Amino acid sequence: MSPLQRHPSNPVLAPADIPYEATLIFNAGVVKLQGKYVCVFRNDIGEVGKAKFRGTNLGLATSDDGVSWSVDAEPCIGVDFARELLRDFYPDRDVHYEILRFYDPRLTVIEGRVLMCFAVDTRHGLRGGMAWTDDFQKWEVVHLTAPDNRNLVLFPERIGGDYLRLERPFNSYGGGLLGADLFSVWLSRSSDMRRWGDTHLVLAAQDVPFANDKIGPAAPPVRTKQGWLTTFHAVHVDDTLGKRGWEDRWTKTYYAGLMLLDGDDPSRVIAMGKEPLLVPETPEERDGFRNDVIFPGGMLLEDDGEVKIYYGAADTVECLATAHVDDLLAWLHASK
Ligand code: BMA
Repeated sequence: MSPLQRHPSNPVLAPADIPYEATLIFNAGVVKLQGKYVCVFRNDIGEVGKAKFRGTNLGLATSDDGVSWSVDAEPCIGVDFARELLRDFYPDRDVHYEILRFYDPRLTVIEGRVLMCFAVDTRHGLRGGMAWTDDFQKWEVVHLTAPDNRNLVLFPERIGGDYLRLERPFNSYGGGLLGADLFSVWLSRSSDMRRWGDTHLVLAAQDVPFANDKIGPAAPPVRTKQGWLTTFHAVHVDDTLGKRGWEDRWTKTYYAGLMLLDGDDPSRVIAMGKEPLLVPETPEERDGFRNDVIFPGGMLLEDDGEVKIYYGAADTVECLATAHVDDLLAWLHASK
């Protein structure tokens, strides 16, 4: 049994809490800064029950306890602002044409600053990006991946002198094994946050017994005395499923998994839970825009050993689950 306890106030952030137009509030990144929790969340705008959306923006919220949030009056990044931020990456092109959507923020505090990883849908593929901020108002985008890649998460410290990130490229070739997507978790290194490489396969889709389609990183890793503890998302497809949620057809279930990576060389997996850490069970996880989706985007280790895991539920609301770090590690070793 997973040691995670869902918070009784779930969902901790929902469209009704947002002071501007909001239809789906999910896939948030969360950090703790000077004792305050700060969260950047994704907001998709449309009509409840309809699988067509008019736009996506990112909103900002702060909290004293990590549970009740006070949401800023306006979104912090809309698509036009995102196009401005990315303009230098398309010097000779029309950024309005190229950039379609900016979403799925992941936050890491590193060297006293906040680094946000994000995803961008472009006319020429899906790209992951990285941006520095000190105030959540001004952003300096320092990197965009080659397409197709996303689900970037940055480790909160340099290791061996380098910045490290987990990422999920979309491979199109699978040595004859394709049929399922088989997308996997990879690790890359950088000395300056701008140029990334030295890429290693960390966890393959085939390594995860509860995924038959694809996996990818989820929330940024946290350091424990045994190594880097980190979640991943794992997708199981059942082609017999039809109408679930707002789309005509949705055949996927998203689980959260947990693994421990070597403290000095996080490209090495020390342990992976063979069972999911979190299975969609509650009404808000089972029923929404996309039913049965759990997607962690924020993981914090408190001084008293409590781990907070923030996750998007059914791509519709944001939830929280907690456990003591020792119980997570014990569960991981028992289920590996
Ligand atoms: C992925 C991304 C995520 C989303 C998930 C489940 O492809 O779009 O933002 O949570 O699908 O729909």
